[in-house]
Amino acid sequence: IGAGHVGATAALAAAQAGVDEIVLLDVVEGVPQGKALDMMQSGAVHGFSGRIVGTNDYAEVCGAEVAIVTAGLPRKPGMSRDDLVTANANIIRTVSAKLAEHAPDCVIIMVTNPLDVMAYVAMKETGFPRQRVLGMAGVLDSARFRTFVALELDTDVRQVSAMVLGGHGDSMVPLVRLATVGGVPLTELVAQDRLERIVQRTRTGGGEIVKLLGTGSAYYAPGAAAFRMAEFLLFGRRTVLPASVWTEGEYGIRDTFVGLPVELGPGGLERIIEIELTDDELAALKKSADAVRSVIDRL
Ligand code: A3D
Repeated sequence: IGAGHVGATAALAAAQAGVDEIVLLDVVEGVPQGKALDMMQSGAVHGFSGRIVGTNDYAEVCGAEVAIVTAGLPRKPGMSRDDLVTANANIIRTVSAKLAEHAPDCVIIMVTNPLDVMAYVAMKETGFPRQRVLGMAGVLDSARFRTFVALELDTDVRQVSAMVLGGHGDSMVPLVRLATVGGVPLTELVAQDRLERIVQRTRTGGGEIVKLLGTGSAYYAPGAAAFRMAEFLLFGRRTVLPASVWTEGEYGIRDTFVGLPVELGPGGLERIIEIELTDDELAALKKSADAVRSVIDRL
């Protein structure tokens, strides 16, 4: 839902991975239809054969299993994600009501910013259980962190394993202590001052791209990350990854969405995994959760 930069990138990733029914829905007439046609034609070259429909009509999403929601405004240079809250909350309320009506069994993967707050709006408006409303941020923030580590070490990014928890904002919590490269602790490979620089660049990684682009925000990695979450749900595979979920006391946090390690299965959230954190990590996670909760409260 939302056939802009992130939505279309996620749809293309889905098509390339072999998802055979994809709908691109947007309020702008012609754009989702045009992108869907173009994308389907790329299948003749790429070698995929899924059916991709572009539409302005929710009748087309009837019975959808997964809805990746990217409808809304992206940031402009100098804006924080929270500056988008009022405008995007109105859009997400409309989208959520339509999804609840036409795809009442779907799992929502929220991407619209401010991500954690919009996931809350979707859960409230649809009445879906927390198992079926997930926010995508941890996969992207972890990908950014892993990329900066790979650049620092001039190594293959696929060998870098790392997790970023917390809200999708400058207070996010990259877990440096648990990051590894080919199984070797990252802290053994990179000096402390360089690590701090990588952590800081990860925290402001979205803003770095917003500034470079001048208009709009990142979409290749966000689109790929949103589909990565959907992929496990659609193909019935189980996995562990960081996702924004509604908390009910886990890590001593409640009544907010925040990024935590979770087990995903075909029906969505199966379990929040409570790993042992150091006092500093836990304090940073709680601070990040408080930052999200204060925006939810204001809303
Ligand atoms: P953009 O390319 O502008 O696409 C947004 C699309 O939403 C446009 O095509 C709009 O026409 C459409 N839209 C607006 N209102 C509605 C509506 N009511 N129903 C359906 N479609 C609608 O933006 P984008 O794709 O670059 O970004 C989309 C959102 O994702 C923004 O809020 C970004 O801030 C957010 N985003 C989040 C991340 C995360 O990691 C969480 C990363 C990148 C972007």
